[in-house]
Amino acid sequence: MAGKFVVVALSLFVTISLAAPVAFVKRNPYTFVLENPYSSTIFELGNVSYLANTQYPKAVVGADCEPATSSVPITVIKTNASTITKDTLESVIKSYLEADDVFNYDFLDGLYVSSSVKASLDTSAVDYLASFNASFLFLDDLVSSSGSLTTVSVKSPAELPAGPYLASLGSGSVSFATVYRLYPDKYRTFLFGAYDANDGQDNHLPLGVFLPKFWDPMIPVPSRIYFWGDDRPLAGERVAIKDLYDVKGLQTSGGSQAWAYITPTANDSATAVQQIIDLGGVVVGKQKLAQFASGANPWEWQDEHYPFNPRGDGWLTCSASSSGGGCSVAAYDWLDYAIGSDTGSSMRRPAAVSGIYGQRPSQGMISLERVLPLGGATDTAGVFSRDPYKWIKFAKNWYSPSLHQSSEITGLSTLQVPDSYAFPKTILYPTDYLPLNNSAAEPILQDFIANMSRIFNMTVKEFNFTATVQNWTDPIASNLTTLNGATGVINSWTAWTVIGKPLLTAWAALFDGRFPPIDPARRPGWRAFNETLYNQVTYDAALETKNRGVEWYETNLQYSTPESCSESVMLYDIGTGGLPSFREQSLNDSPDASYLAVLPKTAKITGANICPIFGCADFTIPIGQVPYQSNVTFHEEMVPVTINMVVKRGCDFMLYNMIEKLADEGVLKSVKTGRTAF
Ligand SMILES: *[C@@H]1O[C@H](CO)[C@@H](O)[C@H](O)[C@H]1NC(C)=O
Ligand SMILES: *[C@@H]1O[C@H](CO)[C@@H](O)[C@H](O)[C@H]1NC(C)=O
Ligand SMILES: *[C@@H]1O[C@H](CO)[C@@H](O)[C@H](O)[C@H]1NC(C)=O
Ligand SMILES: *[C@@H]1O[C@H](CO)[C@@H](O)[C@H](O)[C@H]1NC(C)=O
Ligand SMILES: *[C@@H]1O[C@H](CO)[C@@H](O)[C@H](O)[C@H]1NC(C)=O
Ligand SMILES: *[C@@H]1O[C@H](CO)[C@@H](O)[C@H](O)[C@H]1NC(C)=O
Ligand SMILES: *[C@@H]1O[C@H](CO)[C@@H](O)[C@H](O)[C@H]1NC(C)=O
Ligand SMILES: *[C@@H]1O[C@H](CO)[C@@H](O)[C@H](O)[C@H]1NC(C)=O
Ligand SMILES: *[C@@H]1O[C@H](CO)[C@@H](O)[C@H](O)[C@H]1NC(C)=O
Ligand SMILES: *[C@@H]1O[C@H](CO)[C@@H](O)[C@H](O)[C@H]1NC(C)=O
Ligand SMILES: *[C@@H]1O[C@H](CO)[C@@H](O)[C@H](O)[C@H]1NC(C)=O
Ligand SMILES: CC(=O)N[C@H]1CO[C@H](CO)[C@@H](O)[C@@H]1O
Repeated sequence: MAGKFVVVALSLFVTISLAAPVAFVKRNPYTFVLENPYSSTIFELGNVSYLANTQYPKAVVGADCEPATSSVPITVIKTNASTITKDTLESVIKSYLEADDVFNYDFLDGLYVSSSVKASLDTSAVDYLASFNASFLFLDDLVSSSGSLTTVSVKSPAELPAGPYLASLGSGSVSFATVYRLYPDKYRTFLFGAYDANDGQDNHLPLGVFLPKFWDPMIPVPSRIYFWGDDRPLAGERVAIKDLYDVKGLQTSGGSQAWAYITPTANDSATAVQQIIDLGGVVVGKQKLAQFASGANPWEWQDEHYPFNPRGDGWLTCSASSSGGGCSVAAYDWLDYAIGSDTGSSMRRPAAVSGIYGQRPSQGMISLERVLPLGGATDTAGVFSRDPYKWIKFAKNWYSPSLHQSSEITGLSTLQVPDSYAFPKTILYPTDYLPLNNSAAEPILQDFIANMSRIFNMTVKEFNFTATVQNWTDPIASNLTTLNGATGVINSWTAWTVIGKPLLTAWAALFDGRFPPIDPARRPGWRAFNETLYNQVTYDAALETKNRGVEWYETNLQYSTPESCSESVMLYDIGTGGLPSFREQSLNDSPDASYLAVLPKTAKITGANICPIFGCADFTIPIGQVPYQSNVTFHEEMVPVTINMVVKRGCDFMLYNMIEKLADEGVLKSVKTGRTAF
C-alpha cells in the first residue's frame, strides 16, 4: 500500500510539472489561410482558427529588425520584476492558459517582454524560452537578455495590453495585431460575426467567414487577457447584438434581406450599443431575429433559417423575436451576453425556452435611438445572461438614468428607478395564469415561492388578475380589450412609418411596382395597412389610453408604499409551464407538448401582454427543469422551467437586489450551457 501511495504521489508530482508550460507538445505552426476584404488576416494554429486585425494593428513600433516572410504569433508579457526568471514567465503563461480561451501554447513562437523597471532575463528564463523553440524575443529598451534567440529591440515600449498578438516584422518596425479566436456558431444563432475595426472612427467590420462542413458562421472573440487591467464594468465581456440595433460599420437588416438592400450600412451605433462599448463590452456579431421583431413561429421563417436551441433534444423552439440571442447564451460558454428587445414577449419568452435570465425592463428604461422599432411606446431593450450576478451587473450599468426615454416617447410619467432594498411584502399568485401547465413543474415553483416567502418574510396572495382589473371603476382602465387594442395601435403605427411604408415605396420604385419579399408575419398587415385606423391621431389616443391603464395599475394593483418600492411581486409563466415546444409545428399537437403564447382558458389577455400594457418590469428567471420523452431523439430529455417576476414600473433595481439576495441564498443559480440548464 505504501509503495502504491508513493507511486501515486510521484505521478501527481510529475503531472503537475508536466502540466506546467515547460512540457510542450510540438507547437503548431502559423498557417496563413486568407486575407478578408478588410485586409485582416485569417490564420490557423493547429485546428483552431484566428483572425488578426492586421489592417489596423493595435501598435506599430520602431525596432531593429529585418522583414520576415510570414507573421509570427507572439505573447506579450508585462512584468515589474527586475530579474526575469523562468518562474516569472512560467507563472504568467500559466495564468493566461487558465483564464483565457484565445491564448494557447501556439502563441509562444515569440515573446514580447516588457517591464516598468530596468530588468534582465536570467539564464533560467533564456533556457526556458529555448525549451519551446521560441524564435523571436522582443524586448523593451529597459529589458536585456543574453541568449541565442533572435532578439528584436523595440525602440519605444508599445502601448499594448498583455496577451496574444500576431506580429508582423517590417524593416525597422514591427506591428502587433489584435487576435480573435474564431468559434463556429454551431446553433446558427448569428447572421454574421463582427469585430472592432480599430480605425479610429469607431467602426465595426463584419466577418464573412464560414465553416462549410457544418454551415456555421465563425464568430470572433478577442483574448480576455487584453482587458485584465481595464476596470470598466463590462471590460472584455463578449456581447452579441440582435440585428435590429445599429452598429457603426455594419448593415442592419431587421432579419430582412429586402430591408438590407434598400438601406446603407449604419453610419453610427445605437445609443444602447454605444453604452455597452463605452462600458468596455465587446461586440462580437449580429444575431437572428423574427423578421422586424414579429412573433413569428419557427416554421413561419422564410428569409433567415431558424436558429437551434441547445436544450433538450436540440429541436425545441427558440421562440421569438430575440431567438438568436436567447439560444446563443444557452449554447456558448465563450459568449457572455446577448442583447435583444421586447415589445410583446421577445426577450422574456426566448429566455423561458432557453432556461436563462432575460428581462423586459420598465417602459422607457433605455434609449432605442437607431433601433428598428415595432411600437415606439411598447418597445424595450433587454439582455440575456446565464448568471444572475453578471446579469444584474450588466443591467445596472447599462440602464443609466441618462439614457431613460422621455415622456414624449413613452406617453407615461417620468421614469424613476431607485436602487432600492425596500422589498415587496406580497407574492401575487394569479389563479387565472397559474399553476404551471405541467404538474411535474409546479412543485419546483412551489419550492421557489416557499423559499422566497421565507427569505423576505412575504405573504402569498392568490387572486384573479382578470377579475381584479375588470372590477376597476374606470371604464377604460378596466377594459382589457380596449387596453390591448391600444397596444396594437402602438405596435403597428411606428413600424409602419419607419419600416413598412418606406420599404414598400422603395421596392415598388426599384422593381416595377412589386411588393418586397418579406415573411408572412408582416406581408398581409403591410399589404392592407389601413391609415384610417392606424395614424398619428389614433397613436396619440392610444398613448393616452395606455397611460390611463398604467395609472390605475400603479394605484390599485402594484403600487409603492413607504416600506416597498413595489408592494407586491407578481408571478406568472410566459413559457409553456414545463412542456416542450418544438421548432417543427406538428410536434406541438401532442398533449405532452405545447404551442407558445397560448391564452389561458379564463384569462382575457396572455400573461406576456400584462407589462406591455401596464408599463411594468417583467423578468424571466430559470428555476429548474423537468423531463420529457422526446419524439426527436427518442430518449428522455430535459426542458427548462422558468418563472416570471413582475413589479411596478420603476422598481427594476429593487427586483435585481431581490434576485441577488436569492442568488446569495442559493435559491437562484447560474445555469449551464448545452443540453441541460442545471
Ligand atoms: C522544438 O524543436 C525540436 C527539434 O526540432 C522538436 O523536437 C520539439 O518538438 C520542438 N518543441 C516544440 C515545443 O515545438
Ligand atoms: C484540436 O487539436 C487538439 C490537440 O492539438 C485536440 O485535443 C482537439 O481534440 C482537436 N479538436 C478538434 C475539434 O479536432
Ligand atoms: C507594475 O506596477 C504598477 C505600479 O505599481 C502596477 O500598476 C502594475 O499592475 C504592475 N504590473 C504588473 C504586471 O505587475
Ligand atoms: C448617416 O446616414 C443617414 C441615413 O441613413 C444620413 O441621413 C446621415 O446624413 C448620415 N450621416 C453621416 C454623418 O454620414
Ligand atoms: C413577517 O411579516 C409579518 C406580517 O406579514 C409580521 O407580523 C412579522 O413581524 C414579520 N416577521 C419578521 C421577522 O419580520
Ligand atoms: C377570473 O375572473 C374571470 C372574470 O370574472 C372569470 O371569468 C374567470 O373564470 C376567473 N378565473 C379563475 C381561475 O377564477
Ligand atoms: C370588486 O370591487 C368590490 C368593491 O370595491 C369589492 O368588494 C370586490 O371584492 C372586488 N372584486 C374583485 C374580484 O376584486
Ligand atoms: C370594452 O371595450 C370594447 C371596445 O373596445 C367594447 O366592445 C366592450 O363592450 C367593452 N367592455 C366592457 C365590459 O365595457
Ligand atoms: C379602413 O378602416 C376604415 C375605418 O374602420 C374603414 O372604413 C375602411 O373601409 C378601411 N379601408 C380599407 C381599405 O379596408
Ligand atoms: C411522443 O409521441 C407519442 C406517440 O405519438 C405521444 O403519445 C407523446 O405525447 C409524444 N411526446 C411528446 C413529448 O410530445
Ligand atoms: C396546457 O397544455 C395543453 C396541451 O397539453 C394546452 O391545450 C393548453 O392550452 C395549455 N394551457 C396553457 C395555459 O398553456
Ligand atoms: C436554497 C434553498 O433555500 N432551498 C430550499 C427551498 O425550499 C425547499 C423546501 O420548500 C427546501 O428544501 C430547500 O432547501
